[in-house]
Amino acid sequence: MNLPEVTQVSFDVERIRQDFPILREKPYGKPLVYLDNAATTQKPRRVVEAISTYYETSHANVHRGIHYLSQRATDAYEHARDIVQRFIGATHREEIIFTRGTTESINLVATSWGGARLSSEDEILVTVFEHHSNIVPWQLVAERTGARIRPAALESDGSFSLERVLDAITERTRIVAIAHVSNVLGIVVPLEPIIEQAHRVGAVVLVDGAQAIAHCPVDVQKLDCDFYAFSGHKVYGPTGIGVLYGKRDLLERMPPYQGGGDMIRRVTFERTTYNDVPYKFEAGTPPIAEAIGLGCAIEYVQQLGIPAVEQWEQQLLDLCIERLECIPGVRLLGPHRERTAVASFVVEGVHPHDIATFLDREGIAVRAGHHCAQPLMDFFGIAAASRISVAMYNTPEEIRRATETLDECIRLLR
Ligand code: C6P
Repeated sequence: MNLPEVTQVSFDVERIRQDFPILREKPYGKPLVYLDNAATTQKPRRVVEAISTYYETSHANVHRGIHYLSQRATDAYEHARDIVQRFIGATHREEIIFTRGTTESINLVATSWGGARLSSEDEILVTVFEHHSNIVPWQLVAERTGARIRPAALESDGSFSLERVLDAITERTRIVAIAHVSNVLGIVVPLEPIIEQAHRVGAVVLVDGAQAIAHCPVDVQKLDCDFYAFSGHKVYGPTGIGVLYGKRDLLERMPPYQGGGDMIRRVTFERTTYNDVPYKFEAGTPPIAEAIGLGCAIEYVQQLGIPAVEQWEQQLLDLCIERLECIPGVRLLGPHRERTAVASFVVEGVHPHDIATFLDREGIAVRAGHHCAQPLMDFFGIAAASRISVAMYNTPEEIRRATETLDECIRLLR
């Protein structure tokens, strides 16, 4: 079988790869090919160093002490907020709330905004391709408030239908909670018309940016979304840190999500008053080192430039899809073109876990399973799929190795 060949494209990927020590690992004695980047990305050395330097030179609790180290830690933590603000184009630094990740960011909005605003008359609009993190928090608040969750469908071939989403936005819609990029299909959702339509009926929009943040430019002012959530670990930063962007006036009107230190102004047994945003939503000691690591990761990405990264990854993905299309038995999920960073597929007669295990023995990391998107698996009538997901440090040669090994695996197992 003739698989399309690797073509040379210009991006100094070899230099970038030098920044990621883990890429030199050799699982089972084979060179690592890490193609599970949608699950989590690897970390450049400077992020790891920023975290250890912080612990070695500046660690103390933030916002609490007047001593030297506390001031230093606070400055570094707040500087990370400024970096995030600039990265996503937020108007005010107070609009950036540090959370544990996308999941916590969405839970915060569902609990705080949803708990206060939703009633049995209201609808929460999602899509069938949402990650469980953008479904279950809404189910929890729907149970408490009586609101109804309405999932917008895809076209029968798995391609995105703007019309179906726009049609599903009605006078009853209070919130549209939608992924910017699907973690299974790689669909890039055209957010602007959806946000415009939602605002027309008085609804707000939460964008789950978990799979977009490392791959396409994000400008929350231009989008005019009300909330934008993402995780640090998917954009070359540490685990345990995420971001919730929210428009300031909305955040100011929302009740706190969790109670504890730092989120209060004055506590008495009779009545407690709360701190200003963003601190109202950052109860307890925050993930200080992680925020610093995230700031460093974002600066790293900014130096390379998201448009250059996007272009490189697009070439890798196009090559990957072209080669998958040539392997007998492979069925790609969703559209073959106009997608970003991920390619999910099924192979008739071969279980995705067997594929992932076969590839793993060759040092190639891909993900197999339901990808935390069981309603989407139901839509396709499957239980699981295999997924290749790329990042800026991947190479055409790695795509070649992965697809050739897949071809061999299918020929052996089918
Ligand atoms: N998707 C994947 O392999 P957390 O776990 O909070 O960092 O991110 C959750 C999340 C939310 N939305 C989308 C679209 C996502 O893709 C994810 C994480 C990983 O696809 C792990 S299941």
